[in-house]
Amino acid sequence: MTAAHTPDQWPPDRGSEVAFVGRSNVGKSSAINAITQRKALARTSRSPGRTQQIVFFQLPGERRLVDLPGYGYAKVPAKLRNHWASTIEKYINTRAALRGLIMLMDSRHPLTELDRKMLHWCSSAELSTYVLLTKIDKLSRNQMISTQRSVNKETVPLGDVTVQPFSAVDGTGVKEARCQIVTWLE
Ligand SMILES: Nc1nc2c(ncn2[C@@H]2O[C@H](COP(=O)(O)OP(=O)(O)OP(=O)(O)O)[C@@H](O)[C@H]2O)c(=O)[nH]1
Ligand SMILES: [Mg+2]
Repeated sequence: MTAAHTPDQWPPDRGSEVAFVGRSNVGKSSAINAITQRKALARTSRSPGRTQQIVFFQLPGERRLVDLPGYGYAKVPAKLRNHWASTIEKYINTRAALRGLIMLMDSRHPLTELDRKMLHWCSSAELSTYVLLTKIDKLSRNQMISTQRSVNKETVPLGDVTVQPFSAVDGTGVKEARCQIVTWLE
C-alpha cells in the first residue's frame, strides 16, 4: 500500500491495524509472508536493516498489516537510528487504528536491552502484545522450553503479553499468530 518515511505519509488513521516490530534481521518480513501465505509480500533479506520505512499492507476491508523498521542495527548511523526509534514510538503511542502488536524476538538471544525497552513502551501504552520467539527451528526442544520459560517470567508482570514459539521455516506458531491477528483485526 505505502512505504512511509515520515508520519504524514501514513495512510488515514481509520479501521484496524496490526503491526510487526523487532530487532533488525529477527524475521519480521518472513513472518508476514508466512502468516499471509505469500512468498514475497514483504521483502526479506540476509543483510540486516533493509526495511527502513514503515510499510503498510492492505487487507480486505479497512484492515492493514504494518511492517515497522527493525531496531538495534549497529551499522546504521546514530541519527537514522534515532529517527527510527522516535518514529516507532510515535506510531505506537498515537495510532488509533492499532489493535495489537506482534513483537518478534530471536529465540537464540531474546530480551536484548532494546527488546526490553520495546516491551516496556508497549506495556505503558497499554497495547496488547503477542511475542513471537522466532527461528525456533534452530533450537532443540529443551532449549525451546527453557527459553519460553525465561521469557514468560519477564513478560507476565507486564500485563497483556502472550509468548509463542515461531518459525517461518517449519511453520511453528504460524496458525496461532494468524488467529490472534484475525481476532484483533475484527
Ligand atoms: N532458520 C530460520 N531463518 C529465518 C526465519 N525467519 C527468518 N529467517 C531468516 O532471517 C533473515 C532475516 O529475515 P527477514 O524476514 O528479512 O528479517 P527482518 O526482521 O524483516 O529484517 P529487517 O527488515 O532487515 O530488519 C533471512 O535470512 C531469513 O531467511 C526462521 O523462522 N527460521
Ligand atoms: Mg524486513
